[in-house]
Amino acid sequence: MTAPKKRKLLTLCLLWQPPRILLGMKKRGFGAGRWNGFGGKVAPGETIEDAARREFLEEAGITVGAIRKQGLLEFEFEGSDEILEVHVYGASDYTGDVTESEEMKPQWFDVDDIPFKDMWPDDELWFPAFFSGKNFTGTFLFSADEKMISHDIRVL
Ligand code: 8OG
Repeated sequence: MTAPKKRKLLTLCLLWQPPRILLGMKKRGFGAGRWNGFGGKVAPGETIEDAARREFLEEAGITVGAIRKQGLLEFEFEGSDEILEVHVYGASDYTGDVTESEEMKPQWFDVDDIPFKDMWPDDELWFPAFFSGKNFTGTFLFSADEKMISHDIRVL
C-alpha cells in the first residue's frame, strides 16, 4: 500500500481593484519567473487567513483590508510525495505603499491584460471564476517539469 500524500498548506491572495489587479514577478524559488498573486506557506500555529495577510505584507509591503476566501486548489506533481493545498483569497483594499521585496516585484495590471503566458498554466483556467466573485475548487496534476497534465475545476 502506498502511504497517503502529505499536504502542504499554502495561501494565495489576489488584490483586485477593478479594472486593475496587483501581481508580483516571483524572483526566486518555486515559481520563479512567473507572475502571481502573493502568498506562501502557512506557519505552524498560524491561521490560514493570518498567513495570507503576513505573506502579502512580507512580499509586497502592504497590509490588506478584508480578505475573502474564494478558492481551494490542489496541486500534485508527478514524483512528489506531497499535495500542495492552496487557499485562494481576494482582497480589494490595502494600506501602505506597494514595495518590491527580495521575493516579489509587484506590478499593477489591467484585468484585460493579465500576462497569462508568464504565469502558472492553471491560472488562466480559474481566474475567470475568481473574477466572477464565485467560489471554486480545482485539482491539478503537473509533471515534474511543471507542465499541466490534467485539471478539474468546479465553480460552486
Ligand atoms: O512559499 P512559496 O513561494 O513557495 O509559495 C508558493 C506560492 O505559489 C503560494 O502563494 C501558492 C502559489 N502557487 C502554487 N501553485 C500555483 C499555481 O499553480 N498557480 C498560482 N497562481 N499560484 C500557485 O503553489
